[in-house]
Amino acid sequence: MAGLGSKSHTVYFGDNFDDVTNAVGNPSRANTIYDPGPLEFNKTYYWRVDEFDIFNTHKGDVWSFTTAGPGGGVKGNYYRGTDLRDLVLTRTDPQINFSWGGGSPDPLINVDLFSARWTGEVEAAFTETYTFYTMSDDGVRLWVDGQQLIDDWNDHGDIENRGKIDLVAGNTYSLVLEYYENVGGATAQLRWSSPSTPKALIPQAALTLPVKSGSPHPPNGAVDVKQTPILKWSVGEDAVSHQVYFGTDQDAIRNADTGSTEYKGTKALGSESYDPGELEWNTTYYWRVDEVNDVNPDSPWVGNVWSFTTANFLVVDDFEDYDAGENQIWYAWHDGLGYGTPGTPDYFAGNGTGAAVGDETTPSYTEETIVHGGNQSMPLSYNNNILKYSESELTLTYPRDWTEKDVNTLTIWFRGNLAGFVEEPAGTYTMTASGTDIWDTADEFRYAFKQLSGAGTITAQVLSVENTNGWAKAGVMIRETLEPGSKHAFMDITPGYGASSQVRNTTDGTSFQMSQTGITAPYWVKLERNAAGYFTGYYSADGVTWLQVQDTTPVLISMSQNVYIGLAVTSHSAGVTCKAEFSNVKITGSVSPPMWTHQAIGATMPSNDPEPMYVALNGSAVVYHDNPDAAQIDTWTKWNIDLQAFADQGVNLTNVNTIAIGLGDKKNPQTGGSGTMYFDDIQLRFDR
Ligand SMILES: [Ca+2]
Ligand SMILES: [Ca+2]
Ligand SMILES: [Ca+2]
Repeated sequence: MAGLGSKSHTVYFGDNFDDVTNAVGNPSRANTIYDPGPLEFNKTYYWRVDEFDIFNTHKGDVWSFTTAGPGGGVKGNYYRGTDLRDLVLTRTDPQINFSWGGGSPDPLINVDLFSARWTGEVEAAFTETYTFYTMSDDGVRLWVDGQQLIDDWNDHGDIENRGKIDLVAGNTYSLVLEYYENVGGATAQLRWSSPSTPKALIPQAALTLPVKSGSPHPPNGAVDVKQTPILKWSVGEDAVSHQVYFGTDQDAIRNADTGSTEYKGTKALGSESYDPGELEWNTTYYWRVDEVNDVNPDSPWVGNVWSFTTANFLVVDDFEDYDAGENQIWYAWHDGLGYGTPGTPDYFAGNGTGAAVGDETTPSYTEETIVHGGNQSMPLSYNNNILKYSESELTLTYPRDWTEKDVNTLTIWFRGNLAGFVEEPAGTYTMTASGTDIWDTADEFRYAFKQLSGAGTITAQVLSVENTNGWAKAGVMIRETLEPGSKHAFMDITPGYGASSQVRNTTDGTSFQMSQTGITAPYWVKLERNAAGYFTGYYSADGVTWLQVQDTTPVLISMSQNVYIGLAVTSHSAGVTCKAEFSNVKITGSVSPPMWTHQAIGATMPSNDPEPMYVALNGSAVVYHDNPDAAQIDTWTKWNIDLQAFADQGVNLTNVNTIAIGLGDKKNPQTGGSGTMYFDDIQLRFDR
């Protein structure tokens, strides 16, 4: 601000206090802005402003400031593909402020299908609640101090997400931002605000490379943690070893040094884990990991104090400890696929059942999106098509005593998927489907079909179509092949745009449609292929009076003699499931076989066939879920089993050897169906 009555100003600027104090003779200026140009890192600069009021020059005080250190910024790891695996490039980014648009972060990286993980530390200037904001296209996840604040790992255009955390002035906190770009535009920006911090990009001066230990596991503040956790953390940039502190007294952990009883020893680089043994129930533990490198004068880098609280019940498995390293989920939960290489140690050929656990496409090999507690659950695919049951079995290390503290109930949380296609009651068909659309040059939908030779018709009453999008579609289709770009004719009912008659008349070609608005389910649809190869779509309010969509005429589509004919549903929203119901389905012409076949076209879609679900202890004591269709419950559901049910089958509850989860008839395997289940939070509780 200009001094009272001043007319012009003279600025003196430099990195030497005496020079700036004694300088004279610079040109005066009228404005009150001075741009010193680019400055050096981590350097103190001095400046002085003199005011001239026609009569006199009033010499100003000398002020100073210090620029951010060269460590300012975060470490950016850039990966090919969207799953943070195929590392291409590592660099220091001064801020996270990228608007790549249709471009890419680096010539080494394509404009689409890449991912990035930024790690660093962020220093708080105030003891306040901070809000962190991501602006991203596409998916993003943010952790601060090991706490996940943002989880939006989905395709989308520019979207702002936010999360809050309490920070303490002068402390630094680990920062991890994960990001992926699928296709189209690409943006990644990180902002913050607090009551004393206007919302802005997090400045370089507040960011440093990750020199401290970070990403604590269990996450800082976690509750219901199992009594035998393995503590893990991420490595500081310059560390060659780690010093671990662990105990129940927060202050003692904060103040501990290598002479304290809380000091648990040193871990070498590459061994970022600590096993504290069996812990008490319902107790809060504190821990700290200092990063060490004796040749670096800044060492040790003292870690933050983290905490977690153990559960007030026994945790058999919460699936939080599995990773893509030494603790892969299928090493613990044996399935039909097995692991390893024949002839080398740690090989398991598989248990001969139709079960497959885990997910090789996620960073932890566990399910990370559909979870009940924490961040991970166990996906279990079952396939009982060839006289099989499907089972995954865990050999227990702890807990084996299932009578500790009088626990009497085994609790398992599970989630299945709806059926893709089911006839119930007879003549009523319920279908579920995801998929982007049946449109353009390729389709994503579920198709229930038979084969038609030559001319024929299909009629159906569309009872309902869930409104997952105004352009979700349920109707009748005749299709040349089961490929996504197949020629077809389709007559459907939408939730928002009426009845639609559409065709693709060349393979992998464009789609065309005409619609009749003002129509919603329940409504009838019919599709006809005549002997000359012309297709006509009709709709009807009552199944008696049939109308063609305005301005449509029969369309010639040259298809093979043998085609597919059936029911088609798309949600018009990838990853979202649409349910539709049909009745009065009738097909005329030369059709075979009598049974329906259904499959997802152009995309994978979850769909579970009903199979009985069971838990087995010690391989032979089996308890089934009451609901034979439990696999088709698509919300997280708690399953309580009285432990007496196992004791009655001869299990010694003081020393349980194995627990298995399965689908199918374990004792008398039948030809059955397939699907995917999710399991989480297997616990032993006292419950009366
Ligand atoms: Ca792109
Ligand atoms: Ca994009
Ligand atoms: Ca979990």
